[in-house]
Amino acid sequence: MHLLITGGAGFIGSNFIHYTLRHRPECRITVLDAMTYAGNKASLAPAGDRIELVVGRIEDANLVDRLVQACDIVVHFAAESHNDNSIANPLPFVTTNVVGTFTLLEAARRHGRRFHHVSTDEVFGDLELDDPEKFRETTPYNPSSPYSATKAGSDLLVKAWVRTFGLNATISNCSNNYGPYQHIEKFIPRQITNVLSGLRPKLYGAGANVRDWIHVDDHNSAVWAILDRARPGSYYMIGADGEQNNKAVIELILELMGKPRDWYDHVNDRPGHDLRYAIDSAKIRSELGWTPRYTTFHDGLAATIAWYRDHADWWQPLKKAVEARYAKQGQ
Ligand code: NAD
Ligand code: TDX
Repeated sequence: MHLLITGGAGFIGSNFIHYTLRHRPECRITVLDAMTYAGNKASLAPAGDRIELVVGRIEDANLVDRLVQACDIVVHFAAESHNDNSIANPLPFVTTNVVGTFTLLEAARRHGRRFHHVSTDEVFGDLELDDPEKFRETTPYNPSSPYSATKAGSDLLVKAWVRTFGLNATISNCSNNYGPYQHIEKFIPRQITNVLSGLRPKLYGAGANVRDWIHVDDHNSAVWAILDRARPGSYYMIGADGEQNNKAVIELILELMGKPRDWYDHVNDRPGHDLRYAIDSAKIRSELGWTPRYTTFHDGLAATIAWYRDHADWWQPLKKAVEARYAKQGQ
């Protein structure tokens, strides 16, 4: 099976490649990645020459047409992925997430290729802290940020291509991932690398906001369950019952790293900040028999801290610029 993996030099895509080389060595892998600020060749180094890396953009229709024709399945991870960046400058989010996904869908339609679209729980908006409901496959779309609005737009394009053109496509909407190779602009690696750099962690607002954390390998095993067993045109929520508020996550990072639990700063809140995400993953568990392996957030987080401690060469070159950008926003 020949996979075309878009965004394979990013956080989840690179972990998907390592997972696939470990568990599905028979697969041939081509990566299409623009190598934006979020793409990192070092994240693919362990794959060596077992993959082919094509540097290019998913909106490049000629390039995409050629690569899609040559593969059996497109697994689409590429995106502009950071909410704070989408508030500062939304245009690249529209270009990559909407126009890029459209370009891939058209190529998959022309060549009759299977398409899996990797999406987010943020397309559903947010929940109150005491809401007993969780997001499920039937929850109406109600995105809040430019990032989540463009991801919602891309999901709706996929659904239209399934219904109107009969494209053999699936979508997964996953909750917040953590693990190795995550860009240090994101919450958990930012705080870990702050502590490793002698800087205090930074909490937006009061930190009551809840995210539903899942280890990236569990996300990727769920994507494989969908590739292996899902019906065309089916959609799945992915989550591992990992709800935590941001304040509790910072306190746990500090505890695991041997610092006082109150050694952090409150900084400016994110405009339009979603309050809570929570996933009901009953459908993928019952229909596809998927279960997460990392059931203790504490242990997964400890392993992630160890990874950043051991891979300073991967993140240190980025740290100064990331923190300078946040400082300008009072964050
Ligand atoms: P990331 O920002 O770490 O990686 C994105 C990758 O896409 C980078 O390698 C980048 O170079 C590439 N890319 C960006 N624009 C491109 C373009 N126009 N053409 C080609 N390549 C381009 O993102 P991530 O956290 O790995 O997220 C991957 C996917 O998973 C995204 O679609 C995101 O919406 C989704 N997702 C992420 C999370 C999470 O917690 N990180 C949760 C649910 C869903
Ligand atoms: O320094 C910080 N301090 C802080 O309190 C940062 C960077 C974030 N936060 C808060 C904001 C959020 O409530 O932590 C929470 C997590 O923030 P992010 O890591 O930016 O993630 P989030 O906005 O929840 O979106 C993530 O999960 C869904 C990914 O970035 C998206 O790509 C994915 O779709």
